[in-house]
Amino acid sequence: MVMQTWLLVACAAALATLTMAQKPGRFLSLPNAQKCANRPKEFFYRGRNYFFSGHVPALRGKKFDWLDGRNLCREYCMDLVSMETQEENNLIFKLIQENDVPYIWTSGRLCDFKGCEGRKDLEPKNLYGWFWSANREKITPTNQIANGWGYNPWSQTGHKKQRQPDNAEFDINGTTESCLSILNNVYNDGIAWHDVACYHEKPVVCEDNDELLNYIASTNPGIRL
Ligand SMILES: [Ca+2]
Repeated sequence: MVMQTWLLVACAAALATLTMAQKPGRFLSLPNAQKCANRPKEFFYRGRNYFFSGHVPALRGKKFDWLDGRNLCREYCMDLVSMETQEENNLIFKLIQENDVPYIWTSGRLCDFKGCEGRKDLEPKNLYGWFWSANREKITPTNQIANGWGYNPWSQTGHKKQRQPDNAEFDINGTTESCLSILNNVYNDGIAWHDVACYHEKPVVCEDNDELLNYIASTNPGIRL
């Protein structure tokens, strides 16, 4: 039942982003079998491949808004990275540190669109309303240290000199900070999670998506993924 609700929520996410960005006709992309079979595989962790867009020659120097970033990954049977464990988060922080990457998009998203209203379990939104859109898993309340973690990955500071998420851009131009970015020391705060408005353009880290890989495998007999 919970899973079904999140599926609906995920479908609505693309539409919500569409409305907010006021760009008509923007939906989640379907995977492309050829691209899935030949997707970039920069490193492998716990059964999944990952890549940083800045390390793919055709994508080097390019930036994407959050939905375009998801769609770039999804055509490869991947999605924006989701860090459900501290070990995986450390791996992504290390990639950012070692390559001096200023920022990336993750699949983290605030449930603030159609389908999220009336969900008492998501209130207050700034604490309980975040989830990984790639697999619809909830993110630990933003003011808590998750099970198995030794630290809280959200930054302790930002534009308003307050802990994240702070929805700071809303006070500037009315745009909600609904997407989860990792920023590299932008606020003299090291590498940490920040809520950022989804229209900002950033490079991405893509991670294999089981759902999309299974779909392409089942509809393309014999394909090597
Ligand atoms: Ca913020």
